[in-house]
Amino acid sequence: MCTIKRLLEIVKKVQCKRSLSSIAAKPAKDVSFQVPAYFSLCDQFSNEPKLAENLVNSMTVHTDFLTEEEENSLMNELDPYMTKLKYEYDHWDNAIHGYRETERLKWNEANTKILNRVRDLAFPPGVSQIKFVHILDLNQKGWIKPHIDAVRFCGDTITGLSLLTDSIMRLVHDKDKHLQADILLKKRSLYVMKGCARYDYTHEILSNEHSVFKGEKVFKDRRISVICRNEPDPRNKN
Ligand SMILES: O=C(O)CCC(=O)C(=O)O
Repeated sequence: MCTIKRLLEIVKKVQCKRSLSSIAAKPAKDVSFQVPAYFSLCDQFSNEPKLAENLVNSMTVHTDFLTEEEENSLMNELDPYMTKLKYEYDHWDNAIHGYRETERLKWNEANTKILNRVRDLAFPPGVSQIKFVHILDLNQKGWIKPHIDAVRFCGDTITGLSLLTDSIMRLVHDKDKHLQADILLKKRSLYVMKGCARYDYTHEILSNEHSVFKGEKVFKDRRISVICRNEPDPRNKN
């Protein structure tokens, strides 16, 4: 089974209705801790300060992680291969729309250095990492629906570089759909999602149509994400 199908198999259980999660909730005003500029927490978090703080602490975005030169270097290696693949639409339970993907093990020297920097930042020493890097190419009309990555195939940390465009990732609490946060993923940023953001919230990439952050339209163009994960806990493998 190809990567996205494996990772998104949990989508069937999540059954989060697009109609609810694609409507941005009102932003939270009364939280006592520092909320980074890339986070927009909905109003309901004002009643759940501990949950809000845990969420903010478990989802970090490093804006300008890559220089333009590094972004080009990754694109120069990836694009000749990606452009040979066909975008897929309305595919596999509609979990993802307008995408093509691959997994890559071997990288040129410059890009290996970039990926080592990603891995060193996201994973503590000694953590067993998945060696293949997952590349997901969403076209301008593409989006990823809400899902939680299957614990059978992925450990506690997901980290991704966003290339080519700004976009919005939405996190929605799996048990209380009113608790949601939007995360601005600027192009050339790196996100690190772990702990409760990874396990307790669905994540999705909004379509261009729904990409609004703190009231401002964000134009989502073609987006390539370069994603590293750690190995699943062996107890979850079966
Ligand atoms: O493209 C991204 O950054 C998110 C990908 C994703 O949702 C996943 O692989 O589970």
